[in-house]
Amino acid sequence: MRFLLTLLLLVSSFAIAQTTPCFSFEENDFVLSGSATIIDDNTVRLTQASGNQSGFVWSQNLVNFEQNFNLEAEIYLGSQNAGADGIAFVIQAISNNEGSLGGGIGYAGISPSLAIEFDTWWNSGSDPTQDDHVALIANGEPWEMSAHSAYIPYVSVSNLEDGQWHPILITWDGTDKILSLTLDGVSIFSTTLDIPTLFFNGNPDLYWGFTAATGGANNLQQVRILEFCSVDSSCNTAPPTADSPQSFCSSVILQELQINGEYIRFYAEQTGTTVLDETTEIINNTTIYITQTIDDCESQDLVAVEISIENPTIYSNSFEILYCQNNSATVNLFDASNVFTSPNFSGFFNSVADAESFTNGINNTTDFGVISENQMVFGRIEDNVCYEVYPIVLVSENCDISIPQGISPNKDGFNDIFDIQNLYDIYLNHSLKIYNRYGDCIFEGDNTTKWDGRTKNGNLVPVGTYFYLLRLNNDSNDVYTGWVYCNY
Ligand SMILES: [Ca+2]
Ligand SMILES: [Ca+2]
Ligand SMILES: [Ca+2]
Repeated sequence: MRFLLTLLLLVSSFAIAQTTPCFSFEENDFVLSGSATIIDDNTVRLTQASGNQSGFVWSQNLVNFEQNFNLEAEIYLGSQNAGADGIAFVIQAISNNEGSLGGGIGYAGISPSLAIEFDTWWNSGSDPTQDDHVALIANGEPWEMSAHSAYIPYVSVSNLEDGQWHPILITWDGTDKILSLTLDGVSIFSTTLDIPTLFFNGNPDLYWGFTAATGGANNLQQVRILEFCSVDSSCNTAPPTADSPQSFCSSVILQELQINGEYIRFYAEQTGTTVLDETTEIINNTTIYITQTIDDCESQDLVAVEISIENPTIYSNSFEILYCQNNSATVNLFDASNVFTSPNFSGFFNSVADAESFTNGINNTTDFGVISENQMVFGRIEDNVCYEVYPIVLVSENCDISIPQGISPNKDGFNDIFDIQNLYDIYLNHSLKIYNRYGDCIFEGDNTTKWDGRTKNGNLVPVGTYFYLLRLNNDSNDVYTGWVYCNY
């Protein structure tokens, strides 16, 4: 199973970088032979504490050593000091190779190969020291004393057969060809060594694993493979494809991005260092990097996806709708502005928060009901990616009808029409009749027609007193009567 990525590779372009995927131990990813047995989720017993055993665990997949390789493991070399013979980490070209047992530590004779041996038994004439020691040995030659220091001087270590697990970290820099080892958290060596060229005739596709052996003396010897980061040589998954940039309003969850690919993995940087959970919320303009994984093979190229975050526009200037308390007619929110007839209009809300989250929309938009004091509502209009919110103030006023007592239709701009206040566009169905002193109806008006001092024939009326009859035709059937004086 794959999990956190801990290695990074240099990148060659802005949009694409490469990553080294990491794995925890899974039985199916390894080939076991000899006395090797799986003990639990990540522990392989290489030999029991008995004589003349050899055990092997090899990677199932060819690893590309042009790429980085990183291995975190623990080795257990038994509890009998002066037991035998040790464990070796080995890179080689055949997945089920078995070397000789005893002092061969299971890798003697495997050639070509490169081994890091953890040797717990002194073989007189072959080993350069009676100490437990670490040595880097090529082509399966532990019997050669000189081979122990051919590339780096062998390193004596304190007793490894102490009944303890010993953490090791092996790193391979595939670009600069640097092989490094730490044991118990201490650096043992770090050396430049072109492994494919020096030992494998330029072939970078290699297996890796652990060997161990016992002979006349013995020890329980085990390895725990905790995490390894490597590129499978047969892995050639193409990178995913995605539009870039992708724009979102306010924020986006990574899994909502439009991406063509399987098992998308998200990285924070071009270097593929930090994996981002798919539920990560992005709230600012950001570039993230993605791979896809098909059949356990993660694409090596990281594809950049620019995320553009736009924010909604919340206007502070408000529209107003005058609402008359003494009018039983109700407010039509669409009267606030023509902007709400836009095809992108999406709703009215009681608060900015509701408008932003698109919840608790107002249903009775054309019949908002009676209000007794000023009230604010909010209209929302969608734009390409985001939206705009417009405040609307419903102004509640007492707007009693006010009827002037004079009219002077002389076109001087003053009182040229009989302009009754708080009538027009409020009492839409009203009717107005004007009578002369003889009781003749000389004018009939409605919401669209005001009296301008003319009779039905179009002639201006003489100076004098006229009478009006105003029916509001509202629910309470209000009627107003009185006189108006016409002068010029
Ligand atoms: Ca030895
Ligand atoms: Ca040795
Ligand atoms: Ca020892």
